[in-house]
Amino acid sequence: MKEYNSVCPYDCPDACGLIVSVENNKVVSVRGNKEHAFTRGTLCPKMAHYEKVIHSPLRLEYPMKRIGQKGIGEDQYVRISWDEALDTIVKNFKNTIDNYGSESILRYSYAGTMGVIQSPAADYFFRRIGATDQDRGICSPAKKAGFCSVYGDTLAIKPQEAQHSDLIVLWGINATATDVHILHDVNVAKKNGARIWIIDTHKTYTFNQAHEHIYVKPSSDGALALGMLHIIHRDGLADIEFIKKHVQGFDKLVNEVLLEFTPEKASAICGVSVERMTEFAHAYATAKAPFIRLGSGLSRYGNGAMNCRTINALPAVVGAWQHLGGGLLSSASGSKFVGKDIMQQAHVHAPAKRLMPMIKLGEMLTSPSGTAVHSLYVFSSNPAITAPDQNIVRKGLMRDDLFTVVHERFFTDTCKYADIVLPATTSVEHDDIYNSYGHYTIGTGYKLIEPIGESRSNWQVISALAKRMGLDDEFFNLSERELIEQIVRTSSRISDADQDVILQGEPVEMTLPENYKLDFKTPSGKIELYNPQDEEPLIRYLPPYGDNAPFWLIIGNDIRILDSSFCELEFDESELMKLRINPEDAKLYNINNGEEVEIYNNRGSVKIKAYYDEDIQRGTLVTLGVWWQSQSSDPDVAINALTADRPTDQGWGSTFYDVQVHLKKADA
Ligand SMILES: Nc1nc2c(c(=O)[nH]1)N[C@H]1C(S)=C(S)[C@@H](COP(=O)(O)OP(=O)(O)OC[C@H]3O[C@@H](n4cnc5c(=O)[nH]c(N)nc54)[C@H](O)[C@@H]3O)O[C@H]1N2
Ligand SMILES: Nc1nc2c(c(=O)[nH]1)N[C@H]1C(S)=C(S)[C@@H](COP(=O)(O)OP(=O)(O)OC[C@H]3O[C@@H](n4cnc5c(=O)[nH]c(N)nc54)[C@H](O)[C@@H]3O)O[C@H]1N2
Ligand code: SF4
Ligand SMILES: [Mo]
Repeated sequence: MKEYNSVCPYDCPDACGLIVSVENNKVVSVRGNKEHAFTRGTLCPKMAHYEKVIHSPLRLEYPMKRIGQKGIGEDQYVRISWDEALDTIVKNFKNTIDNYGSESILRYSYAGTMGVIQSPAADYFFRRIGATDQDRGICSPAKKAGFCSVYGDTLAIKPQEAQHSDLIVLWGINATATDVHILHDVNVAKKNGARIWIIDTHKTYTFNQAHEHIYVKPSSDGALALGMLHIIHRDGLADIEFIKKHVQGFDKLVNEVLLEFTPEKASAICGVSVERMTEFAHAYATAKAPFIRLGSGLSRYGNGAMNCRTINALPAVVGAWQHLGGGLLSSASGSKFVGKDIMQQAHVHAPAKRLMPMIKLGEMLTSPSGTAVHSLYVFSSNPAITAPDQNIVRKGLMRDDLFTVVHERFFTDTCKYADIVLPATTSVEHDDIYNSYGHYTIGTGYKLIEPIGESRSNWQVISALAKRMGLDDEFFNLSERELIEQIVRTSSRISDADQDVILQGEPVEMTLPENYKLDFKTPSGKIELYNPQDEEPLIRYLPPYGDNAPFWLIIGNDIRILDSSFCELEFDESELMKLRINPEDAKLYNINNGEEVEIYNNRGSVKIKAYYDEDIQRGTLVTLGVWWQSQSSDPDVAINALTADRPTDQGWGSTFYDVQVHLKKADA
């Protein structure tokens, strides 16, 4: 048996360092790498048995073509050769270009793997053939937009700094499920006496990590933060010296927004009492080095970017950034160190003919000919389950005149709509390099075993397609190892010595410039509470969309799966999707504990069993996980039948939490 370093490839801020044990071309076990600067030797339960994913009997092993109907299942498919699969795709792409124009081809992909090579593997190819380009807005671009509006291109604070904080706020993040390694730093701080606060819409897995809990009404954090800013200013707790030196627009914010945005007004919107808000504001502002870990939950609303901007103002106004352990982590800038420029061939002029926001997949597939899509190439994503407004998405995928290719590791719900299904490798069957959006450590994950069956990596498939399409760019001849070498060797922020270590396969934590926390990379060089470049120059309260229905629906992340990844594993419980409801609300609707209900709005309706839970706020319903259809509570639709494709206020992000529903007994 031999052991190798690797990196967890999933869409998770932790990007854990792995030690993979291999015997006879099989992965026998996986454990955490103690040398990894952030993940320090532990993994989450999802990855504890990665070998079960790699060697799952459900893995796709060879290319297939559809011989039956769309939307049914794997029995509608037969095995074909790679040659036939690739020839069919190329023939279709050429016909589509001739008959409808190249922009009728659409790539749809996301972060099934976060690898710097495999994730954007197809970007340049599709731009080069003039296809419609697709942004990557499904996750949390509004959170990024909110941070950038205030801090521009400033480097993110290192997560490990939280250890030195005396007050940590886990704000809209369910860290136990989604960023478990930050809890290591939280626990060190706790041992040194730090107080931990958690701000969420309901009691999550993470609540018992904290001393103090605040429940907000979904979408209302902007109001809570503005109320706190009002109190901090009113009670003389703002750090005036810091503000004078480093903050733009504080007086304007006070005079034009805060004076009028009283704690009473804030309380009416966010549901937090004025007393509790004052307590939180005072604790935050009097802490020596308060640290906020900002999650993505609260950014997935029509007011998401603005919610984030207001929270980003807090560490500025109390001067948290000047102290070790103080600041706010929205998303780490690890990716700035090894960028995706090489994969995107950023220096080659090949502009996309048009850009599609990925949240609009359904509209794009169903709208009349003006924006018609005739060929769809999906990889590293499972839109039939994870995309918003599922009924429309599925209607589009069902179109007989749509040619769909799906490149996948498993026969997901999206495969059911494919004309051609291609088998994909897992991260131990191909070469890649990984950065992280939660910390600063970079590492390679080299190929450790031969591909299962005839599976191929994203890059292998795309470079083969490029050649068959007649593209002669030298780029498409490069192997994954050569790409990694180029990516690392052209990363000017990484020292030569570190480049060598990374290429040898060891994880390396990037060295941050001294005093980086106070080097604000904005046009003014200051933190911009007033940002004249922003469409909304000044921070203020914005409302969400809502749906004019009585209940907010929170679809949180389940600890057992990651988006719809890991659904291929076996689960003990037969009932994976449950709805949690406050007993008082349930009684109003005459609903018994455990009874099946229907939740619905004008986009769809989902049947699900409802369970009483005192810890759920009145007017809020909670369900966890985006499960495959076969695992869903309703035989016909999964949970995204209820969500909308409405964009966030900035960044064309998804608004998965900005959903309201009606409720009734299932048989009523
Ligand atoms: N186990 C597991 N891990 C995951 C994932 C998974 O599905 N499962 N998904 C991965 C992905 S793709 C991502 S993007 C990250 C996301 O990880 P997080 O940043 O943690 O984001 P979410 O889990 O979407 O939401 C976090 C919390 O925000 C809360 N929330 C919702 N609306 C509001 C609001 O208006 N105000 C406040 N204060 N809180 C609100 C939700 O209740 C939830 O508990 O996790 C990654 N890790
Ligand atoms: N209701 C609701 N919906 C949500 C969310 C939510 O909180 N609530 N979260 C949203 C968020 S934050 C996100 S990021 C999206 C994510 O949504 P998706 O992008 O659909 O992510 P996954 O469901 O993880 O699907 C990734 C797929 O990629 C495949 N895959 C893995 N590695 C490879 C590879 O190397 N090559 C290929 N070809 N395939 C590979 C996996 O088998 C898996 O089926 O979901 C969103 N959907
Ligand atoms: S899913 Fe996240 S926490 Fe779990 S092993 Fe992978 S990177 Fe680490
Ligand atoms: Mo995400």
